[in-house]
Amino acid sequence: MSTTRTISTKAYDDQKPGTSGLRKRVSVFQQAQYLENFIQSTFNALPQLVGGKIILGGDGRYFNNEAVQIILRMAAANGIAEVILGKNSILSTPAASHLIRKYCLSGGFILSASHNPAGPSGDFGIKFNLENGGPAPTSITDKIFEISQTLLEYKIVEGAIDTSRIGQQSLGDMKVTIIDPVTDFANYMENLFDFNAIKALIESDFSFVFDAMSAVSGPYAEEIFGARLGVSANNLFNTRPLPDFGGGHPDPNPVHAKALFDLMYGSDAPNFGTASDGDGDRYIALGSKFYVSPSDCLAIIAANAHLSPGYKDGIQGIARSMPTSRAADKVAERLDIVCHETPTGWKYFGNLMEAGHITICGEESASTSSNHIREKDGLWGVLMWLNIIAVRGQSAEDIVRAHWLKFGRHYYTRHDYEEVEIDRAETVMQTLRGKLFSLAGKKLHGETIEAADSFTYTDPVDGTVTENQGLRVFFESGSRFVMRLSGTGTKGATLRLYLEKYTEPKGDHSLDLADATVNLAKIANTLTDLKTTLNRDAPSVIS
Ligand code: VG1
Ligand code: CO
Repeated sequence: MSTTRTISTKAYDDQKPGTSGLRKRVSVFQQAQYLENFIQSTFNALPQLVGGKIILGGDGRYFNNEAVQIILRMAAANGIAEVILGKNSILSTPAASHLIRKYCLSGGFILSASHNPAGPSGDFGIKFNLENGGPAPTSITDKIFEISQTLLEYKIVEGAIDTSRIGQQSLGDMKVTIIDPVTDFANYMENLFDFNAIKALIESDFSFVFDAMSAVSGPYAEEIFGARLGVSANNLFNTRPLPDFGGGHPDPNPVHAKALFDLMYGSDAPNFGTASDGDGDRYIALGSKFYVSPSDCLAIIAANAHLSPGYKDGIQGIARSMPTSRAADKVAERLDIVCHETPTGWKYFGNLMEAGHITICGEESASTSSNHIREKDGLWGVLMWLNIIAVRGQSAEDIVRAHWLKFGRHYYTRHDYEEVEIDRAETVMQTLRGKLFSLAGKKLHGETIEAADSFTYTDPVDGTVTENQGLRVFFESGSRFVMRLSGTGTKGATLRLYLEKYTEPKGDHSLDLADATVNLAKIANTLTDLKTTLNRDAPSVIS
């Protein structure tokens, strides 16, 4: 039996989790006792974990394995009874959420910086999910941060676990159960979707491709799409998770998933192309020469979910993050259900699901999911699309165009100004914030401003109020733009500008996206002088 050692430490002052956990450069996590401090702060913040079972795993990025060994040793020292670990320390974010729920665990650590690049000079991240399988809410992450600022010591045992061996081992008094990370999740998906119908689609002349971007989804895709649905291995790209994601940036957007976009817009494009991100919770969908906006994905999935067996009785409600386009609201209106508007980040959906208010939720940043787990779920999104395509017998493009004809089209685009100086980004936000209340009635570039505000969310379940979640400017035409600062970056600041223009069902749905939203971008620039202030001619990424 190993003895628990209590080690003195010096508090760090920068361990405040952002939109989705603590994300920092690997070099920051490699500082002496940095990871240990955060883990101990988490255990101190959650005394209810003593004697409980937790999940552990990550997206396989650089530093994943070292972090897993440290967390295991600290879990044993902090009185955790059992850790369930994915083989080779691998677990996608959605699979981790599912396992917490399936095995009624007390929560768990998910190691990932999601779409951020990896490797020795890349990023690492860690977040704690609770017993419902969802990310800890701000009340808990604030508590972890508070504790971390005055932490004096942490507890650890000696020892190591062979993470490649499925089965049981022990560390001190703690059991470590290593499981196959894929099987439970794949079985669950098979319950939610009509695999026979999808298989028949795949066996027809329909061509489907998936790019795992050398990140965590690869093994899941091989099992689900390859082994169970018959997709040829040639159509599953980059399925081996690599510690540096092959030098890539596993964010499935037009810039970083360029290879997939090139294929889908090339001659002989497949019928349907998809990709997911570092930790497998995001996805994008493209038809042949046709990109489906993630906000439209949410709306279309909400409108068609009943076509999949897991949702055959319909959906109870929808939620979307505030910057996500209001396409989902139109579906909710039609279905006579509620569409909740939450701040950015998945942690705000949990309460709504626990209370039974919503079935489907999503964000503009390439994610949709449902109450089957408490995280976003990339492969779930892809399977949902395949199920819809199989049942409707239409191409992705035809499904989207039919949706616009029924609900109208929300032209939508996001401009990211990445790694800008923090002060400059703050100045842009301050400039707009300072004007908010004098904007109504102003006419600019052919639009009249109707209202403007700073988004505050009041959780309808527990009444928690969350302020300053982005600045919104609404136009009489029904258009809108939103500006906020990212909470996931690790260098400088990232300013996000979200542009949305609505066109009625009978309106013109054939405009070029950039043309449709150019005036909104001009207005945002006129109001804030953002390009000069940020010293940028153009956004770093347009998605
Ligand atoms: C971004 C996205 C947000 C998403 C978050 C985590 O946050 O905009 O929609 O929930 O990343 O996604 P921000 O604060 O940078 O805008 V991921 O795939 O990390 O888990
Ligand atoms: Co992610």
